[in-house]
Amino acid sequence: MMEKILGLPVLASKHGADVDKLIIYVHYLMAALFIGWIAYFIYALVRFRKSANPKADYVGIRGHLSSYIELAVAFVEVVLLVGFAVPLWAHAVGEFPKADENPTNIRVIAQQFAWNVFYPGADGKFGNRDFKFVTQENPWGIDKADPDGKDDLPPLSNVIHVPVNKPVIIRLTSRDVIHSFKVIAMRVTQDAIPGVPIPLHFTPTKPGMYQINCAQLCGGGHSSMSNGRLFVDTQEEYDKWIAAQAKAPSGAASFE
Ligand SMILES: [Cu+2]
Repeated sequence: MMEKILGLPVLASKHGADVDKLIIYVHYLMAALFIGWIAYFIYALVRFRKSANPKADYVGIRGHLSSYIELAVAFVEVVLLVGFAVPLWAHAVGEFPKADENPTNIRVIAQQFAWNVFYPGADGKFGNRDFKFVTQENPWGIDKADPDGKDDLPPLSNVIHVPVNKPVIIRLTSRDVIHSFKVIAMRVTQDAIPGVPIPLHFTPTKPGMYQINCAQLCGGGHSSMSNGRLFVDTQEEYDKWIAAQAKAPSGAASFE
């Protein structure tokens, strides 16, 4: 019910349900506090009105009720933090899928104003990249001599494909300023910092096309970074797509 009231966006990832749960519980607490404060405000207006209290009382509150309420609110807040927020965070930053879960490994390099997407090809290994290889023709500094890179897919722009129900690991960085990779349907947001590859992970649960947004104001074309699309495919669709990419000539990657 609360999802409807809050108008939460489409959810298409495994851990996302816990994110929504936390959002909903925080809203329950906020609603309780809001009602409590408004009720107290009205009580105070009536109880301490001038006509009933011609003389000021300098002693103030005598009971302990307000302390108990305060303690109860603090307790609920601790439960939300320790019971929900911290485990969610630990999952996001610590519990990465293991190799035997066969995760889809992708690299994303943000730039003003697009997402550059790299796949390692059939061997599952990315070729070396180094700043010293960067030229006009080789903007990503790909080491052409590295055998691991021979079957790497040509870089894609603004398009990510992943198979459904399989964990995805994205190593994210930026080539210019700070961007932030956000896919609302996956309930993931991660800053892209130049020079620092930061991994993020999620498991998509619903096939479909989802928007990728930049969640960090990064310059004049910031809004056009929301042209990024994450396609969650069935395994067959994904296999077909990746096979087609491997055959595509460099730079001519399909946007379907
Ligand atoms: Cu950006």
